[in-house]
Amino acid sequence: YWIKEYSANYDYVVQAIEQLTRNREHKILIVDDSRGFRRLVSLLLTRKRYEVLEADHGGEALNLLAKHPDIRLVVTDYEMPEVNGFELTHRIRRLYDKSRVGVIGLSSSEEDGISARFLKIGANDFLKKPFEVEEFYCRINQNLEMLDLFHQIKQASNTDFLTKLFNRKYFFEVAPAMLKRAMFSGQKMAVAMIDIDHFKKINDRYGHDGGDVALVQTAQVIKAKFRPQDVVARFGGEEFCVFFGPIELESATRKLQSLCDEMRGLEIPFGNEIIRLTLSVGLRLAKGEHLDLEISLADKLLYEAKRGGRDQVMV
Ligand code: GH3
Ligand code: MG
Ligand code: MG
Ligand code: MG
Ligand code: MG
Repeated sequence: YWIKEYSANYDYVVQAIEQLTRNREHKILIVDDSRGFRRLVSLLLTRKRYEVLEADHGGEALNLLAKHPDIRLVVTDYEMPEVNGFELTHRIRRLYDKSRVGVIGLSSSEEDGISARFLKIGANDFLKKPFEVEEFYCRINQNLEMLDLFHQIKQASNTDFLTKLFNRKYFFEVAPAMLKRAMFSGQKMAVAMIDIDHFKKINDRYGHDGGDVALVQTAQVIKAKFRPQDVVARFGGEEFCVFFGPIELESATRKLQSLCDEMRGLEIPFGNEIIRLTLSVGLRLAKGEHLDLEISLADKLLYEAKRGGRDQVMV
């Protein structure tokens, strides 16, 4: 009734697709008011080692989405009491974009335009009931692949290729709003500009490859020093910026001083040689909501740290 062609070549197809389908950690949420249909789809998906959650109405689906941030895909029926598939898709899209949670609409309704309406409202795909099992698997697989691709592209566009820290573009996507929110709610935020001392000499002495190794190591040490709520980015060549989530100036100063101490003592192996380096830092407790200004003031302090002999934090 729900599925066409439960035929003899079914197992062959399952095997073929099984080879193509990687085992995924991502969860799939099935939303349908028919328990029988949910069980069937659930069974089809668990056969593929997908992890499946079930909801019998829209409200429960939204609760489950909030509780399980690892749900990547929602497969939703159209006709359901109270919140129907359109309304659910609409509500999902108000909370999560297409690259974060995929939605596939399903319907057996003979009404015109269901598929187009699902897609317009924000579904990633649509499938008419009854469907062929192979097609169902292909759509699930293709949509998950697409979500993975979205994710990879986003990640790559936010990441500095050499050091794997966030890049400047990402920094300016997230930090200005963080600063505005913090200023509004009276929280203390800080900005630190970090620059490697005499990096040109490191390049001159060890070559560009040696310089790169030093940069990667430095980035790792910097990253490890800060908390998840701090945004650590590579701004350019050998220059890094840390935007601190809520923090006291004393605590930020101590952290950065300990970073300088650690880098001063660090031996970075490069071939048969050991690279050593020091950092200079300008740290500024943010006073206003204009990030550019706060950064340029942190930069001034960095310049003073350089002028005052390098290897130090200037507050
Ligand atoms: P200061 O102590 O005043 O900061 O001196 P410095 O030599 O560190 O500063 P400067 O800004 O003059 O030089 C930075 C150098 O970093 C110049 C550039 O060739 C090098 N650089 C920039 N990006 C990279 C990179 O990705 N890899 C390597 N190896 N070097 C880079
Ligand atoms: Mg229904
Ligand atoms: Mg229906
Ligand atoms: Mg430098
Ligand atoms: Mg520099």
